[in-house]
Amino acid sequence: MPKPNHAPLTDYVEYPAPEMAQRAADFYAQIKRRRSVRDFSDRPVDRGVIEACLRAAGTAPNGANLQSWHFVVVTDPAIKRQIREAAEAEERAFYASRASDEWLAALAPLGTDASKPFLETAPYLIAVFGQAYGVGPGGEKVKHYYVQESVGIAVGFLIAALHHAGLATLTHTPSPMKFLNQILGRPANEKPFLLLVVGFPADGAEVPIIAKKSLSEIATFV
Ligand code: IYR
Repeated sequence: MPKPNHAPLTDYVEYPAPEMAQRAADFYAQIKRRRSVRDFSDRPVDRGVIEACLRAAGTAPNGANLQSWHFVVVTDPAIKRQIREAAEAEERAFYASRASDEWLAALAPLGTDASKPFLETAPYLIAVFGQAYGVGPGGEKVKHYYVQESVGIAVGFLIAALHHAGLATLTHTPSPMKFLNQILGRPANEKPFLLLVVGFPADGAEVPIIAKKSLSEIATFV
């Protein structure tokens, strides 16, 4: 007996075992090429690609299917400049005093500093907000569940979709990010989660030489 409001799972595809293994290996080979890029080209990117990737993000599993996220796509140079100025002000405070010595030591291999020119150079900034609660038709608060987890998964989908399309990304988290509400006019129930920088890498872009942990370090089979 089907449950109410249920329909058969028709979109699921099972692959023959060898094809499954190949697909898993292929996906790893593709996704491991993704790098956080901090040196962006100003080359434009087709808006349709960004829209398709956002649609992919919107399919993420999430708490009670309340889809407690909002993505603000910034292309306006004047808004990008405001975001850069506000972010760099926070970053200057972070690097000068807010960050502990331990934190600065952990960041040293990445070569980051308070200067964030990519916030103006890259064609797209996607400000991701988590909705701490929803707002009903009468203005009443609607409880949301697992907002951080849900938004994190959606951002993972988004980053993978953008990479799959051939775009470079940077997850940027100036802290605190409250200025994004003010600059982008977002309501009080929305908390900034992350600023995703999207575009093509600059010619000659470089990335830090870093290593990923091995499977046995990150996973345990029991
Ligand atoms: N938000 C700062 C510092 C920073 C923090 C972490 I954790 C990183 O992985 C990278 C940078 C910045 O963007 O420079």
